[in-house]
Amino acid sequence: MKFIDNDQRPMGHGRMLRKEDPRFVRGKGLFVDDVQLPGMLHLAILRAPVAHGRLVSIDVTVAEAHPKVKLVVTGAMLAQRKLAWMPTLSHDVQAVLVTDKVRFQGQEVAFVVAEDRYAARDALELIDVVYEPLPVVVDARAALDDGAPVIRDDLAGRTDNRIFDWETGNRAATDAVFAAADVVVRQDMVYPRVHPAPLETCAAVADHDAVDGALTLWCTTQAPHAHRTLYALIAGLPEHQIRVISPDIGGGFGNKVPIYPGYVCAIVASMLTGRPVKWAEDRSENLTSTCFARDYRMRGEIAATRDGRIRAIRTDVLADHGAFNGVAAPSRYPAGFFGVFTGSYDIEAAYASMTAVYTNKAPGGIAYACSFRITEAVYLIERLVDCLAHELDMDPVELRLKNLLRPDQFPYTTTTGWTYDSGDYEATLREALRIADYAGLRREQAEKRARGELMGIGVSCFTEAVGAGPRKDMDIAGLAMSDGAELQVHPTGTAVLRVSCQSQGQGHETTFAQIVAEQIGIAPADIKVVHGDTEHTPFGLGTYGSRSTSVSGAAAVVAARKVRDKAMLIASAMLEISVTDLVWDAGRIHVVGDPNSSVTIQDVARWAYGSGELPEGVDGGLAAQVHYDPSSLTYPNGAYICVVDVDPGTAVVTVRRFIAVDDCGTRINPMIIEGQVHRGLTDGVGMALMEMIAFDDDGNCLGASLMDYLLPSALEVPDWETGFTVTPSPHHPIGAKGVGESATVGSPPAVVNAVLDALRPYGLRHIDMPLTPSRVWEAISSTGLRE
Ligand code: MCN
Ligand code: CUN
Repeated sequence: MKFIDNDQRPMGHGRMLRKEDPRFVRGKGLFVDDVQLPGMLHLAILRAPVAHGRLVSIDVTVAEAHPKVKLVVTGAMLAQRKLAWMPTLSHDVQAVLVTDKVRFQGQEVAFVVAEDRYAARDALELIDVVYEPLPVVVDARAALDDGAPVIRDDLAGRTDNRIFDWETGNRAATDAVFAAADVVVRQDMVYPRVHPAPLETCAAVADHDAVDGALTLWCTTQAPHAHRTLYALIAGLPEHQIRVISPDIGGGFGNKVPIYPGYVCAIVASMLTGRPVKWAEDRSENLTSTCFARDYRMRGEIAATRDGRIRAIRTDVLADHGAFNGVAAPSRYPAGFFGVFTGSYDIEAAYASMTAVYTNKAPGGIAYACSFRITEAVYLIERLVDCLAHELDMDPVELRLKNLLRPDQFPYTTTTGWTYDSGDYEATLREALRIADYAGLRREQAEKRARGELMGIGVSCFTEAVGAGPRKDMDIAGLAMSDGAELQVHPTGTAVLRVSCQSQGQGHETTFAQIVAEQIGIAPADIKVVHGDTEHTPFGLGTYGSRSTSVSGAAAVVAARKVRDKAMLIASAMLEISVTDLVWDAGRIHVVGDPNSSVTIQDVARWAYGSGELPEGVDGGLAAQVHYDPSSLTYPNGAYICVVDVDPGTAVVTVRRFIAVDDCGTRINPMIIEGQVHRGLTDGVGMALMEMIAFDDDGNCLGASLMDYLLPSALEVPDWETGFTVTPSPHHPIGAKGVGESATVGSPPAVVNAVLDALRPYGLRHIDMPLTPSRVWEAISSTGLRE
């Protein structure tokens, strides 16, 4: 067990224990379900048992007669108020409650509001609903069949289940390179449907004041400001009357980006009853009805020269978006940032085409540390590179080294139009090879193979794209993706930073205090970070796509620098000397060449609010506010090496070692970065080996509990070995890039590549995730090489 050295108490960036943890480890956090208001009622949702079925009748009279029930609401009642449907984040609509037909199992059909949670749940049983079952579409390919049942017949003119066709890259140029290539490898692969599965499920407490018309909503949201605007649009409430509070959040992982029907139901219930109403879903509701992730079927092709120079990549994707297109991606990016599928390599031509379809499954998509579909893009290219290595009988590391982008190529614009800001990919990979002792591992593997043991070494190199986005390119639901920060220094020299991002466990209260501390020399302990309350924070689009450090963090830096500039001016009055004769030195301002003639930032703060004279044109107080529009995304990268053992008798995969080297530019708090990476690596092992939301042919969700939807625990993962390189982002004010999703993005292909490497003696090139013992066993058996 290693202990964290916290004695340094950094004045800025550095290893520092999290300020929020004393609250969490003592059980003093405040989560939405902890909110108790006088007279609060409880809401429970009736969910559809069928995946596709017309609503024939619904009888709520018995439920309404329950002594503790205050209100029962159906889709028809919402329709009267024009609230039965709500917009999604991607130009679609989603039913708040079913009015016409059920489109996925677990869909919201009606809700009950009662005096307590138990009564509300009990009364659900008293609602009598008759459904007329309809043929179910579970398979994305079947969704495109002629004569497939049309799931979204609510949309005018709809005759099929196609949501969109999308393409990127140059098709003709790519086809030409393929036609002339020495070697072409094709591999079909599925990135299965998985779920973010945060510890805390989704919840809301709505409190509508009928007298003054104000609505306060405590809610599990990663984007309180964007949600406030959308509620104003959905419910027709004036935006200044809405306050969204996102208190402590027990994990988001993308699950808490969308607006769910439950939130809207809670608001409606509070308006109708005149009392506060709480809705908190249970685990099964979370797993079956909230935003899933992935669900991509990809056909990948890679073209190369015989000596292993990658020339082109081509892919065709079938994307399953479920019953409503609830994807949270910037408007102009229906496939998120999948366009970065050329990965970390210098590739001359690339082309991707994609068709997205509706199926009778839960809506949403892209959530779960997805970086807007970069998870899928990285998996595609990193698996293809290994398939190519297999075909060329080349070492996968050697093949990657031959093709990685070189430092002198940055800024590098991919053939699909993404401009990577900076990186030294070879240095990152070499650092991983060093930590792993790659040559030693290959020797060990050879010895083991000779003894019939199955050991595998898997590599993946990835490029992330985070920090959405420049406002000219990116918006969600018409809201540009920029973020605010307000920094207020108090007369006694402490400070409050208000930000529009929203921590769900990432430690913003610590790292954002460190960001400001580094700039203005006030200790992080003396800087309070306020977030997650629209009444007390500036407008901004919130936390997802690992954008907080890149966007809100930049806003905080710029605000702090404004404060510093003003402090310099005030110091010039205090020291009676021109500002050009002053130097800033970590919280102290002194006269050039005379360090003893100085004032501290605390002295300046007191002066700024006091009666001392201020320079001409400078007003009192010490504060600044900023709205930051990033000029571009930041592009973190990493190189991962996974070592597995596969039991030849049971096909059980054990991840024995995992080496992760990440480059997220300037590192603010290395301890928090490591925590983020550990978490993401665990995600990756989970997705590669055990996680999948499966459905039967009737559309029944087979992963509705954590008994069936497996999550990795400490038992399934090794002691992570992490390393880093640092190539600062040239356009971020402190050179920081995001890191929150890097490990989730980069690790699944490393694990899968390792397993396939172990299975090399069987000649296998690919198995689809999750690589459960039964899947691996079947694959081995299918080769006929097992006795
Ligand atoms: N950091 C740092 N130095 C850097 C980059 C980041 O010290 N160069 C720190 C940041 O200051 C922050 C943390 O690392 O404290 C993550 O920063 P960033 O990469 O900016 O990501 P966000 O804060 O925007 O977090 C979002 C990201 C996403 S999209 C998912 S999904 C995810 C993730 O974070 N969900 C999480 N990590 C999570 N971690 C926890 N505990 N819970 C979740 O729900
Ligand atoms: Cu896509 S999961 Mo994170 O961006 O909230």
